[in-house]
Amino acid sequence: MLENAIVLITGASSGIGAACATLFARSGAKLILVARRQERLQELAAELQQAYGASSYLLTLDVRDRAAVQQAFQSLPPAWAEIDILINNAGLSRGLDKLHSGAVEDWEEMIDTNLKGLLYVTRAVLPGMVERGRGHVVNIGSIAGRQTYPGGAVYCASKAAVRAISEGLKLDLLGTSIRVTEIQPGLVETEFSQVRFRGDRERAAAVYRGLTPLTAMDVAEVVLFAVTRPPHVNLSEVLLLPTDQASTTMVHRR
Ligand code: NDP
Ligand code: 8X3
Repeated sequence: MLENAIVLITGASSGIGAACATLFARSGAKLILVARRQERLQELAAELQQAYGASSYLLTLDVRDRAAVQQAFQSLPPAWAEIDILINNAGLSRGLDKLHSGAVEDWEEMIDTNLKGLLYVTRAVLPGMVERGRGHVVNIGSIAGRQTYPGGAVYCASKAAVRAISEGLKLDLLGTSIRVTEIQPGLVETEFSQVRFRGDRERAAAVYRGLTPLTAMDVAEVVLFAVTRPPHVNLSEVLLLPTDQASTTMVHRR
């Protein structure tokens, strides 16, 4: 079903994006891998080529840079231009401060990446899908888009925005055959908390201590499932939690 499909994954250099790249490569897809860390992308592409014979096209790109995003998509080689599946996954959190003491720079980074970056990439990719009358957009939201937690107001707001945009896209695309899926994971152990706490590994590890979090691969499997349903089926929204998590603040630690 995915043989030679062109799948674009943002945030492919780590975590959920890298796991998606692996699963889609294994399924025969061709990959456009997007992230800022070029070396990581090169290593991943080489691994996937060796393991599955997968071809990848690398875009070293900051999704916050609107002009660079436009330029990158306008100059895709023709063989890579007809994107079948867009996985909007690039994202991050910064800090866990109360709103009245939070750093405005952190807020801007989250909003510029999680919200505006997703919009820029979607705006660049979607017209081709509409023109061709086929495509699937998968947005990685979060449980944080449904429930706010202390210190997380701006991150949660950015993910609530992803939820609203996913909903809006479905409305705007009604009547085309393009599907929109939003996956909302709970705790997934990736580099996410290391990025949030700016490299403080101890604090990052404590987020997952005593519970069994999701793995990046758990999320990638749901993404793959969603895009391999028959064309008349749209798995619109999935809240995917570790068994040890009941809400953003209620987790069971042993
Ligand atoms: P990671 O930190 O492991 O991966 C984040 C990815 O996003 C990296 O590949 C990073 O690449 C990329 N990225 C960040 N900023 C930019 C940018 N400006 N331009 C391009 N790429 C960027 O975290 P996860 O895999 O966990 O996160 C993936 C998504 O999942 C995020 O949207 C996150 O909000 C969401 N999520 C995560 C959960 C979790 O508990 N981990 C739970 C729910 C949702 P690079 O730095 O090379 O640019
Ligand atoms: C990431 C999950 O709860 O750490 O979106 O914010 S959480």
